[in-house]
Amino acid sequence: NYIFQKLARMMGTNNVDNCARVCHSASVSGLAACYGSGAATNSFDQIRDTDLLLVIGANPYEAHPIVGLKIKDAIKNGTQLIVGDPRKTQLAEKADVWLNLIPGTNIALLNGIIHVILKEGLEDKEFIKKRTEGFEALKKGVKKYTPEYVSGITGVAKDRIIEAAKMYAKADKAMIIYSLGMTEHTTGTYNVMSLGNLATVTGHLGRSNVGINPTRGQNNVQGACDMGALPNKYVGYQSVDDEKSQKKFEKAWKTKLDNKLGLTCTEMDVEMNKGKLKGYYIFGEDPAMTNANVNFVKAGLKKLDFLVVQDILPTETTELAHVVLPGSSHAEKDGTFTNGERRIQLIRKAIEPLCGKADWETICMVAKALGIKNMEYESPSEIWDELASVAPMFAGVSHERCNPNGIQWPCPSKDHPGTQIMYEQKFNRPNGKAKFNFQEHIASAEVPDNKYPLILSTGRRRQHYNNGSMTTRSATIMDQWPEESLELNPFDARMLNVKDSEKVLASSRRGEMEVKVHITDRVQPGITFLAFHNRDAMTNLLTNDKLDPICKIPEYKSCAIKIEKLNGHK
Ligand SMILES: Nc1nc2c(c(=O)[nH]1)N[C@H]1C(S)=C(S)[C@@H](COP(=O)(O)OP(=O)(O)OC[C@H]3O[C@@H](n4cnc5c(=O)[nH]c(N)nc54)[C@H](O)[C@@H]3O)O[C@H]1N2
Ligand SMILES: Nc1nc2c(c(=O)[nH]1)N[C@H]1C(S)=C(S)[C@@H](COP(=O)(O)OP(=O)(O)OC[C@H]3O[C@@H](n4cnc5c(=O)[nH]c(N)nc54)[C@H](O)[C@@H]3O)O[C@H]1N2
Ligand SMILES: [Mo]
Repeated sequence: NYIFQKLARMMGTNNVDNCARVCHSASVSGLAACYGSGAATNSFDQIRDTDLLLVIGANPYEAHPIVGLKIKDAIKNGTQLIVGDPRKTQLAEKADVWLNLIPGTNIALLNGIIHVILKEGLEDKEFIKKRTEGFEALKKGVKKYTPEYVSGITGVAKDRIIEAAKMYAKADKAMIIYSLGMTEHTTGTYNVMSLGNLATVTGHLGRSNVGINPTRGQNNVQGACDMGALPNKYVGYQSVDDEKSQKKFEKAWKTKLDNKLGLTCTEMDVEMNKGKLKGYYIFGEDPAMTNANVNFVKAGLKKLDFLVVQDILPTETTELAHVVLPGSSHAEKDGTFTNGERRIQLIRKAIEPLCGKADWETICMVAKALGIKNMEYESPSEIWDELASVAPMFAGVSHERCNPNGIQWPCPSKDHPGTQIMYEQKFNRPNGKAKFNFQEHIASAEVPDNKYPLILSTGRRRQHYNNGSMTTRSATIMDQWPEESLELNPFDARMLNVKDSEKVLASSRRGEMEVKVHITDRVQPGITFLAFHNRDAMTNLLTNDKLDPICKIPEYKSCAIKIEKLNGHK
């Protein structure tokens, strides 16, 4: 990731991004606005001993099973559980309070919870006074978000809102775990800010067993951001439009650098379609399958003068490539993965790269062929040492020190033990204080109407992984989850006169697909759910590519669809 973004910058462009854009970019922007840094505040091991867990917009039993096991232990220990999710996940079934909100109504729900906390006088007055700013605006803002008003917007019964508010505020140690149900909305950044308001107003920060913790996506998506595979940041979150950083990297890399912010990958989809973006080097991503509104994405990819894709397996995107470079999998290379609790862990290859080269060697060969100097390395450890020398938060980290347990950044010097808990003394904002960022409720970009009366939400299955390139090639996994089907509530099924396993036509304003129906009360009336792992059910034909204006994440978690019977009964 470090040398891939370096390659882009040495070519003179900041148009480089990673899959966090479509995943937790709203966490980076939202948490940074609250606390000055965009990462998880605490460690996963602290889950077991917390008094209360608020899991909102996350399905850890399926998507983060190791975190899920710690949650299971906590529940056994007597930890109280609040789950905020439109879907009755396995975890929601275990909850003391299930906040069964309509997708896209997170801000209203969180404002409602804060309203109750303030009304009951359960806020942490001392913490607010000493360590925060902007409280008055929050107090004024949440005034109108009474439980009755919020219940009307979210569909959650007002008693549940009141109970959840009291439980969370009264717990001594309360920890928030959240994920894409918060971020993958046009209001993603505001959702995360609103969740930040809740943690801050109750002072559940800067200690053990508290905090606000996004469960990050891929094993190393935290690392991809940390390494500066972002259009606005160099390694270690140093801004490309900051003159001091620019000078520093110009000196380190012996080149001239552009200080103009680059395009996000979701903006690249638009620029390709306009014919303005002409060349694209895609490394381990499958946007023709995983970006929102893939009809649009594919049209853009087809307009490119040159598309090169480096992957370990054939995908929807490699099908459109002019050149496919062979990738090397996690088992075939050395390096580091950084997980959602900021822990940098060493990985070592089990076998030599089947294609003869590790991913980093291939990238360096491309750089050399382009005539770029200073991109020759002997080993991943040498690459690490270069980036640690230019990023203060990694200055004390080396491959050696990551063995065997990893180190949690920030780790500014060789004798620093790494950071388990963020913000114990002060926040990372210029004045050291946390900031309240009140936001009003804003509806999803597309809400149901007469033509498209159902909400579609999308997400994951335990058995499969993202684009399915790896998991759909495993006979054992395919045996367990052979095909995707659309979850539909029994009430809607009756209205539409469809039976379980019947194939229907599902369509949105952007595309259509034939898919089997799975009738289940895991989804509530009016809301449907699809995962996006199987190529024979291309969920992202339907999803909405409308973006959050701040972090540019698309609204995968809520769009409007209709369902029609096939067999001539359209
Ligand atoms: N098995 C498996 N594990 C994975 C992955 C995989 O593909 N398969 N992918 C990895 C990646 S890249 C990521 S980013 C993570 C994602 O991990 P998660 O974010 O935990 O997984 P999702 O299923 O996308 O969505 C989480 C939940 O959000 C809920 N939700 C939808 N809309 C809303 C809303 O408006 N509000 C609230 N509060 N909740 C809502 C959904 O019902 C769902 O239960 O998983 C990682 N782990
Ligand atoms: N509808 C809907 N769509 C979504 C989401 C959703 O919730 N709903 N979630 C979004 C999220 S959070 C994410 S992160 C994206 C993920 O979307 P992608 O990043 O596009 O999908 P992945 O399957 O994670 O990985 C992409 C490719 O990397 C390849 N690969 C794996 N390991 C290696 C390696 O070591 N080297 C190389 N060179 N290639 C490798 C795989 O074969 C795969 O083809 O999907 C997004 N799309
Ligand atoms: Mo993700």
